[in-house]
Amino acid sequence: MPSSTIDCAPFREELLALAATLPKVPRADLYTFFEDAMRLAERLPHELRDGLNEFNANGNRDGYLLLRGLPVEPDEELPPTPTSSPPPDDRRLLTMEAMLCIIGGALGLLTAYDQGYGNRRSLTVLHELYPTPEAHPLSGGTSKTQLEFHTDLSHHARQPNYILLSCSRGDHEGKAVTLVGSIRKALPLLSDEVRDHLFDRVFTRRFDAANPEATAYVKPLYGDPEDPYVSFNRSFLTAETPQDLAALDALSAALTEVTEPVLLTRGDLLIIDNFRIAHGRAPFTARWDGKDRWLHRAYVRTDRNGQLSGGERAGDIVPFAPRR
Ligand SMILES: O=C(O)CCC(=O)C(=O)O
Ligand SMILES: [Fe+2]
Repeated sequence: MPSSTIDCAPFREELLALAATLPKVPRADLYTFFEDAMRLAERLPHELRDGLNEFNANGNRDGYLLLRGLPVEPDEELPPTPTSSPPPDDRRLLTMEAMLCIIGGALGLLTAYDQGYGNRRSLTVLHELYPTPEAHPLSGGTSKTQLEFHTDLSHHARQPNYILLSCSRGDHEGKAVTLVGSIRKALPLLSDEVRDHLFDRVFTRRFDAANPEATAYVKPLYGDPEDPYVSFNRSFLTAETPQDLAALDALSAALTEVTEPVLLTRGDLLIIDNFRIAHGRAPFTARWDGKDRWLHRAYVRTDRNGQLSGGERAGDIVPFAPRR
């Protein structure tokens, strides 16, 4: 198994025992639920906790950490895959929701975001991802079309550090791979000229088609010039010069070249470093039979790059602030 994957099957019983102590109806009181999850994070099996701490401290070359073999209900005990959000407030805790929050709590603060354009999904920490027939082509609800490479919430001044995706159900045909393109792998493929052009180059990003004033400023590469962060979304970054266009195309090609497909199946949890990889998802075929692909998603903030200013707690909704 690559170092970016941790086999959690040996910890399954221990993890189930932790999850069993969480409130049974998380949405009855989410703040309490998240506090409990963060407390449980301190009791994770040492090996797992060490792996998470190491990833949190230094990241890795792949830009993600995949936890496999986590506990999950037998398929017949799961409710049907949802077709709308949010779920009912009285829905009982699912094991993969518990894993999402305990692991998220080990990394930082579980956080909800006002996205600034009228959230497509409900304004909550706990998101549900499932195919929807009329999904916006740039949203996680797409299935028929490829979800192109992007950074989540790159237009937000407090962009989350991590995106956690936990899987209650994979897609029927095993085609819905999450695509991850790591900047640590892509950088050596870029010429010095392209790197220099993209580093700290400010692009104007319009984030609300209905409001031309709604703009944020996004740099595709920033931070440490030797080990930069990446912020990428080909459909939102508008090239203003031929050099911009060539550089964005080169970055896109480099990310594509190093892309790794990660197929999420039940019991998997993928931690995406939202500063170090651009991600997307391959198209797949939904059947609308109650057994379609079903992921749970949460964003986690840490003190990286100005995400925290003090006094925050897990479960907070971060007001919208455009990136400047
Ligand atoms: O479905 C996936 O694997 C990724 C979804 C995603 O990137 C998103 O919802 O932002
Ligand atoms: Fe995403």
